[in-house]
Amino acid sequence: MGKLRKLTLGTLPVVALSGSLVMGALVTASASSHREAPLITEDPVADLTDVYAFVSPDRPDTTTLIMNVIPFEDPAGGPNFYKFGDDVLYQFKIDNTGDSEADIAYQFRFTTTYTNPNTFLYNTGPIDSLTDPDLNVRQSYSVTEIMRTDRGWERYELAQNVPVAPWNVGVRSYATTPYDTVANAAITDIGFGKLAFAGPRDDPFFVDLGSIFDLGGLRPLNGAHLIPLPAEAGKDYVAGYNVHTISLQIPTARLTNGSDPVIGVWATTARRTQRVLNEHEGNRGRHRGDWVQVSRLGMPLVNEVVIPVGLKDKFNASQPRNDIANFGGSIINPELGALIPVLYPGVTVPTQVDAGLGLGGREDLAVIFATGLPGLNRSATFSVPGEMLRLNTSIAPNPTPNRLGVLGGDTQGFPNGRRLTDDVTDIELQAVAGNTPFTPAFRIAPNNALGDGVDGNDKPFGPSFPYMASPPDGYSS
Ligand SMILES: [Ca+2]
Ligand SMILES: [Ca+2]
Ligand SMILES: [Ca+2]
Repeated sequence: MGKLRKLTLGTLPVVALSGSLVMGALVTASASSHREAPLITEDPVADLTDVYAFVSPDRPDTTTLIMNVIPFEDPAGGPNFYKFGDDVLYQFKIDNTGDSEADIAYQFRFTTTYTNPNTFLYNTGPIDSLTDPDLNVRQSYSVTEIMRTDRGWERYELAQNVPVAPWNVGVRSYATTPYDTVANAAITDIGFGKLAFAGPRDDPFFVDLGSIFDLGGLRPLNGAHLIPLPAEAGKDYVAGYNVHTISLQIPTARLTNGSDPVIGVWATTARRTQRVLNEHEGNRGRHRGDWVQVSRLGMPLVNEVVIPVGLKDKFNASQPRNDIANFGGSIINPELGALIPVLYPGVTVPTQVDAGLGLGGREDLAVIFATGLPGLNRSATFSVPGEMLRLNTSIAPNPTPNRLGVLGGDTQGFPNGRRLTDDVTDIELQAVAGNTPFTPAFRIAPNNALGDGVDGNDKPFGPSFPYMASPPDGYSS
């Protein structure tokens, strides 16, 4: 096992528990990673909302990777419905050597074509297949695998012209063939046991945004808040919205390194350095130059509630291997940990947890977010911390997953990777409040009951790839 160097974290801001601090911190909170940082909020097609990595429940020798982009897609948002950016490079990155540097990447590039440029309609009749001439706006994509080898980086063009599932426009547009029949045809075998799917889905994330944005409210615990209200059930404010997903199912042996079953996973989006506008193409312009990372996502909620607003854009441009130097202070002295006792008087949370890292402060959170848990999801050759999802691919999926994942006594689930069912909002709130094996004295009520009252998605997940629910349609929503 590698040894974590003792790192200087610089002077940490003194946390003053004033009312203005509470306000300032909470307005930066967000859902998972929906609109989490100032600049990426203005670039939704490159805005990663959530990343998932889990052992496929129906094909346990494979691992499913999911990245979702474009927050809060309105199902009726036509006629130019949401789609991937043709000028954005989307990537999954996998570290299988424990040094927080990618060893494998899967790259996706999209291309939009129009069957008939002389109509404003997305489709000119009911859509019966991915090749239906009535489907006017089409996207397709390429998948490239790049892999670090003894001979340097090797590049494999896995697939080209893979169709993107179309938008679920409405009941008339799928009057003759069900939407799911058309969309499921976009589940594509790209060879070597790999499946790919890209297109709109019901956003699988679930959270009570309305209450959490309102001074850290948790409706079921309304009576315990500094500004009490009658307790009520949580409301899923992401329900009814779609996202665009890029999903891969890959034989796990392709992702792991030797006998070590642990992989680290994150997603990035990148844009070209230059965008040159001209009078013929207007806003579209020409894109050229190198790729620059504009969004990054591994663990849910880290860039939202751990990273302060002044560093959020930097986080999106940064690399995991530099996380402790750049953001370590925010992890081991979490603002949220200081807010919980203020907003919920009488609740105490840990402030110092020694996990052997030599950092001080909340080392338990540094382990959860940046090193993986020893014996669970820390790489056998771990050497450099970095924020990413870490998945032990050797643990069999649980047929009846607990929404609280590993913290709920599950064999799988966040923070060991992340499944669609994992209630990461509650898990992370409880982790900050100390409901983890690191701090048994804090595994008590209400610390182990903190939650927003939204325990699952509004639509059931499917039994097979890509698992996410089909998107609500524009007519019915
Ligand atoms: Ca590596
Ligand atoms: Ca949903
Ligand atoms: Ca929840």
